[in-house]
Amino acid sequence: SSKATPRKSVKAQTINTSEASYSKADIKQAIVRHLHSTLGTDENKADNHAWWKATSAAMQELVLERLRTTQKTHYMNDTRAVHYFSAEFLMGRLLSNNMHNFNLFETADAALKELGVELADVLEEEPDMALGNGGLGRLAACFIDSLATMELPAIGYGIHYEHGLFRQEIKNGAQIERPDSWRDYGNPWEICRPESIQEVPLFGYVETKYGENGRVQKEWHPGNIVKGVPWDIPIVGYGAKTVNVLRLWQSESSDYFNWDVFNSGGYVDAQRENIQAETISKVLYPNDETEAGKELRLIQQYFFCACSLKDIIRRYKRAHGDDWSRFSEQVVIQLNDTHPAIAIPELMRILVDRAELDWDTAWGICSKTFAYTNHTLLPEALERWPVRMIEKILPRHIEIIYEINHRFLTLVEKKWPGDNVMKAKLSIIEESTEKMVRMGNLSVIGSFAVNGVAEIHSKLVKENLFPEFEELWPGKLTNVTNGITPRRWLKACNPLLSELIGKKIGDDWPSDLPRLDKLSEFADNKTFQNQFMKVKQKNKEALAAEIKHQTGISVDTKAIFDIQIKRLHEYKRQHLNLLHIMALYRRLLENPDYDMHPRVFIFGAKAAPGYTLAKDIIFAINKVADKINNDPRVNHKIKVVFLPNYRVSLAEKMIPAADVSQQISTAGKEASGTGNMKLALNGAVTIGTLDGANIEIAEEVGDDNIFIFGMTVDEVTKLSTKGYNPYDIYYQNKELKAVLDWLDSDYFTPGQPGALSSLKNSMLSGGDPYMCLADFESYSEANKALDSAYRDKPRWAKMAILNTAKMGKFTSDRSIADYVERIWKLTPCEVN
Ligand code: GPQ
Repeated sequence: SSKATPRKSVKAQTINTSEASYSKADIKQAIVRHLHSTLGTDENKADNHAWWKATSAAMQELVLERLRTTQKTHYMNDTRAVHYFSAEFLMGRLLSNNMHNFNLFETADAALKELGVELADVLEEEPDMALGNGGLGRLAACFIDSLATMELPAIGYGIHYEHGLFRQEIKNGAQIERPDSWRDYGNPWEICRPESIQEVPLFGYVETKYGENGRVQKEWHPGNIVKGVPWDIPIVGYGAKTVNVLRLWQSESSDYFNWDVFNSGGYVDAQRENIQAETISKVLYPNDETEAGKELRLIQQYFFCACSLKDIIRRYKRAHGDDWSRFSEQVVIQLNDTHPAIAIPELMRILVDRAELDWDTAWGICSKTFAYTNHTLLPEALERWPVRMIEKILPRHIEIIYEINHRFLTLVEKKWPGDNVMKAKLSIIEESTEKMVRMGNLSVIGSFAVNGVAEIHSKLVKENLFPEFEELWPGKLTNVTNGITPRRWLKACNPLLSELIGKKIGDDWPSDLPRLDKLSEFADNKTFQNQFMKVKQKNKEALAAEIKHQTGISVDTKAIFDIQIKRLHEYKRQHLNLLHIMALYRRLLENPDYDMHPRVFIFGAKAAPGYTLAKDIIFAINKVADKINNDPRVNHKIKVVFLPNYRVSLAEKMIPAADVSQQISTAGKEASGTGNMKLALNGAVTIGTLDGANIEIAEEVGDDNIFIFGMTVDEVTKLSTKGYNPYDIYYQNKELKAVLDWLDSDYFTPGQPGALSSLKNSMLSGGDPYMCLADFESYSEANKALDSAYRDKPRWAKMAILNTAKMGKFTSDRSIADYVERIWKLTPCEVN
């Protein structure tokens, strides 16, 4: 397996040497001061919410001190920086994270105790910052944490959504969506920067002018202008030396728009649109891995890209004036999927129309500035925008896209003379009945590097998604395997395990995760096994209490805690898990002595509001859960729990308690996965397919410490080429048939026969697109192996320990080191 790039590690011991530090007395004083003069209350009146705000404000004083120092240092050194463009940043809560990164968690805990307040209760007051859907948004959050930790100059750019991902309620088993209002009572971390407001043009028309020496000059007369107001969230690195910024744009109506429109008279009326400026940043689109094709979504994308580029250029010009020659030395922009791809023609517009550079010079700069990360191969997630939509909203950009395409196709003609099939395939424009702009093709053409997010995924990007681009530009396509921040996903969320690890191998692991491998030598040690499993037991008890509190369900903490947490998607196959649970249920009904260790199946998942089958699966899980949990014949052996409103802060409670991690996507469909890494890091054993980063996890932990099942990518391909017929398996596997037929009855939905039939149909008449039936038997066998492994206590303890020990590769610090080395070419900037 590939090894992490060597680098100097940030030592935990050196954390508190900066002047920006607090003693216990300082913290107490600062908290009380904020209680009084920021919140206008006092120690006797304050509730937990007020304590949370006062504590956050006290922390923010330190944060802002380091932020100013960092920004001054970066400015003085005129550093090259990465600009991470992402429509999503799934940050979760920040108080505990910031305390840990300042090494003040214990001190603050003690200070609050003296004030008669429990830090744990205070932390629960913080609403999650849920400005993202799932893995893609959380990856962005882990990356900016690592960038700050590694003292790399970086800025995250995104959208200041008023409403993040919806809150999920479960009513009679079904998902209900409620608005998320994370800022309703104010957010203590964000800082409004009115001095950096930007204006963004939209709609209107393009005027062609002919200057001297025949130069054609284009002028965009927008039909509407909106204001972008930046809100900065400080991002504290571990050790709190560097504090970078996440800059999120909020839309507002501009004070003086429409003058151009007004002056140009009737001509524009036809092309002018009235969008309410404020609606642009109102709400996050809740569709994960599906391209919505909605006008407002394109406007959101353009809005934050245009604001961010203006911001970058303002900063660049402050240091370099009108000399564009060094732009791509100073600025690298990472596109988190194609959501920000419109930034490519926007930069071209600025360089050609505004800075009046010639096309080739402009393209030279542009194509050295952008790099693009692909996060999926699913066709429904590959963004395509109707040409006429872009034409209407961004009339100049569609011209630029055509020009980029024209010049690119000239290159294609040189490489493959006369090959029109090739041109049609590689063209940015898809010539369907409705002409479409392929944002993936635009991104590859406009970037100097393109990466997938796990070895297998990047290989498939090269071989299946963009094979011709690989031929045209060998070396442009590369891999950077995803990672997760061990600060949030072990140190902060699992204090008991962190303490145990610290006692064994010291405290340097959070910034040097491969050190965890030192735990391997204790994997067979009885005492350590007992200590490790005792921590797991405690964490299971805490989750059991949470389950009881949230759902009323009692679970046996001696049972296997088997967890599947991720967005609800057919390709992730929560329904395969459910089929297996139903099969176990049947086995127990048919044979009360059926030999299995008690197991609690725990789910957390949100379905996109418009994804009917995903919602049907949630409903089915809940209905099966009701039945099993209340069936005294089996409920000492199986329980099924669906925890509502899965989100970052709930993940932090679930992950430390997991014995088993379910990573069961159809091979070839999950680009990487990152929950798989978080669970393994906390000592959960994976049952999974050879998909995404599971493959690399298996390489690290070894075949004895993971339960791999199911078809490989090649086998999946072979089967679909040959023609997959789920009925073959249905008629051949009696148990599976019985389980599927059960879904047609009213056994789980009394009085409502057929209420779960859509699920069965999707896997039979629907063709079972994700091949649940094909993998069922292998999955069932892997589950049996897992069950017997768990009953061998020392064996299981060893497996769990080795899972934690072998996760060093998956720190997001390693991912960032790979990006730096392969793509960004940044150097750290020490902030003193
Ligand atoms: N991913 Cl395209 C998302 O969470 N949302 C998306 O829209 C797309 C991808 C995920 C992907 O499914 C996971 O396998 C990855 O681990 C994750 O992105 C981060 O790369």
